[in-house]
Amino acid sequence: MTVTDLDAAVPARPHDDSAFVLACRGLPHDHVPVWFMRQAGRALAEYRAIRAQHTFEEVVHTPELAAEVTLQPVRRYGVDAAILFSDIVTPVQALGVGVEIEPGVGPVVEQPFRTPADVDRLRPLEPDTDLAFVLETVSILARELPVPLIGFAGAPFTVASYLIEGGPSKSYSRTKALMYADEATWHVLMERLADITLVSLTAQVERGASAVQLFDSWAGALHPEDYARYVLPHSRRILDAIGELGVPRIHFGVGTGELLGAMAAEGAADVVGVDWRVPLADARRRIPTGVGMQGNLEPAVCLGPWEGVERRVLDVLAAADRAVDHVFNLGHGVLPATDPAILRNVVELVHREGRVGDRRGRGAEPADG
Ligand code: 1CP
Repeated sequence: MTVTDLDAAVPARPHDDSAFVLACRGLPHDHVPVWFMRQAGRALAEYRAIRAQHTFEEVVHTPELAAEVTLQPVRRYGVDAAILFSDIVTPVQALGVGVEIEPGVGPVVEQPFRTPADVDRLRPLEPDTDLAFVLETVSILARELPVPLIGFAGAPFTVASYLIEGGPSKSYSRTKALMYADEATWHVLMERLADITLVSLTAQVERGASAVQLFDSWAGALHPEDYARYVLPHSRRILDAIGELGVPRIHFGVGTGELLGAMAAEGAADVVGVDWRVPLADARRRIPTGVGMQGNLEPAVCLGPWEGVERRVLDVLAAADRAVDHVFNLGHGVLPATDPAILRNVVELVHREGRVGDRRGRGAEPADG
């Protein structure tokens, strides 16, 4: 069966025959694809050199620079996919909400969302004007990249947490307080953020992104019942609509061991990103049949000696059992202190040892009974 037979309504896209896209679809290919969350960034001297001359926002708002920074890890590491250089708060920042990326901190909101009226600060996103710089970056990358481009967005809960808390948080107490105390306002906020996210992702796919990743980085802070009630329906709406566009959807969060099943329930995602806390064999049992897995080397292991990294990479490959629907990644982002040579070696090792078997993922019924 070919990709075209499988999905006759969707025209073939440029990287549909890449190991990364095939793995996301659970289709045969020859090696386990690998990329790293936060693969562009401070671990790379060539990124630090650009950041010495420009702020984070300048890089994101200058398509040539954003494209260059996206390409750097592809050249340096030989990864099987690139991820657009941007941030999860870029769309709300473009709406004039007053968000800045503070070096060493992350997104900081000048006037955090504290009243129901704050929701009206989020007008609908007009991609061609509000996100023209992002879309130009995507267009450049679609032309220049030798590997598929992953478009991305923050999921409504995670973006809301920055808007409400005003910056990074440990407890998410203000976010949860709004959720429990004023459910109506909560859902309006989530709906607006879901609309913004969907418009942004759709535009990235139209300009050439080969797959998308929805980052619900902080959803692991939620009780499963609350996740199902307050968050999942909004993320589902985004993922379902992107599914119609015919590109693979990866759904990722940190500390989501208890949410893994829900994150891909009823075909909501093609691949679930697994953080490093959950052994992949356990994750496999929690993720629905026919849905792939991405992950999940503990990022801090890469700060230690190569012998330790090698053993843990082989452990991850073994736990994934050579499944055709495994995408190798870290269990969260590259830590800035990581030696790039270690990541280069990880890619080589995964490519050498990660020969894919001819079976589907272990979540699927065995083909030969
Ligand atoms: O000073 C700098 O150079 C800025 C550091 C930085 C970078 C390199 C930030 C600020 N964002 C980014 C780029 C980025 N952010 C990318 C593209 C680069 C790549 O992955 O190769 C992506 C996909 C993101 C997504 C992102 N931003 C997430 C989801 C991923 C995750 O780590 O869970 C989150 C939570 C953010 C918010 C954010 N932006 C920046 C920081 C330091 C943070 C985290 C803050 C916090 O801990 O709450």
